[in-house]
Amino acid sequence: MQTMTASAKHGLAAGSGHAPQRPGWVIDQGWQHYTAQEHAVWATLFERQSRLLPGRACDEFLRGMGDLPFRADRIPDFEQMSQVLRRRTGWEVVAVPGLVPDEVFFEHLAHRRFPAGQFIRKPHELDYLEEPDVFHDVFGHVPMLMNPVIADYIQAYGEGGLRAQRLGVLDKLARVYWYTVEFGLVQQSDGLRIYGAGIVSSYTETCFSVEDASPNRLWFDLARVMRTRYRIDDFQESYFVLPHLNELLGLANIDFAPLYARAATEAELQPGDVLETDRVLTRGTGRYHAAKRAP
Ligand code: HBI
Ligand code: FE
Repeated sequence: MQTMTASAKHGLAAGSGHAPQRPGWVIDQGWQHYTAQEHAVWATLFERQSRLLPGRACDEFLRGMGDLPFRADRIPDFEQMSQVLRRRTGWEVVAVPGLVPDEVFFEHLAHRRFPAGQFIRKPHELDYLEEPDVFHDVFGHVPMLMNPVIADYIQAYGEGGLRAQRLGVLDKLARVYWYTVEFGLVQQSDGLRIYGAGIVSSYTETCFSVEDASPNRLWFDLARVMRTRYRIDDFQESYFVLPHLNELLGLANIDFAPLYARAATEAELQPGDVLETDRVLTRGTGRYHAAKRAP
């Protein structure tokens, strides 16, 4: 599941025995070792998204981005990001080699540490990669962590994740994270906007999620989302829309146990399903995924 190439190149392979390993799979970012080509990949991605996001990403994302020490031409230094973030919401960014085991991930979040991939994608992977890299993690997630509601919500997810693991219902909670933190949309007074990190860090999904006729856009419903499978290797077939980011405040305090029990009695839903009981904003044509399924 984890790719060590980038970190190995930086002489930081976690678990290799000769790297200075801190707990929780944390490694040194080794900022000075990024090559000019790696900074250039960042610059390409950063410039593309900066052009695309005004009018598509929510105000909170754009404000968070503007308040952080991002530069178009270089990969951010995690410590510099953390200095601003700590003052705002008490979060910090730590470097990890890539995907880390669930319990390690939750433990970091529960302590307001965001584990960010240290490596950056290769020039031929600009639009899709399997593991979260520095662009997805820092560009995609950190601006929202500047927002106090999201800051508390993601910490609560870390704590809830540890509980859900013990209860054997992690798949249900992971769907909530997926359809909010990663692929969430929010209704803003001037239109539908993105707050999910998986979308704002993707050039193609940024437009697909808010403009394409293909996907469903459904009002967010916690119990419903828990039952809904998701796609990890392509655009989502359905996006769930919050009326306001403050909705997540309630979720941070809710007792999920009764919801897990209820979800266990109900059938799982496929990513593209639309139910009679769904509150539908836009019913998708399904065209994009149908075309892919056709022989
Ligand atoms: N590790 N670095 C990293 N980033 C993630 O987003 C991540 C992870 N490990 C597990 C995980 N996500 C998810 O599968 C959990 O949210 C369930
Ligand atoms: Fe992510």
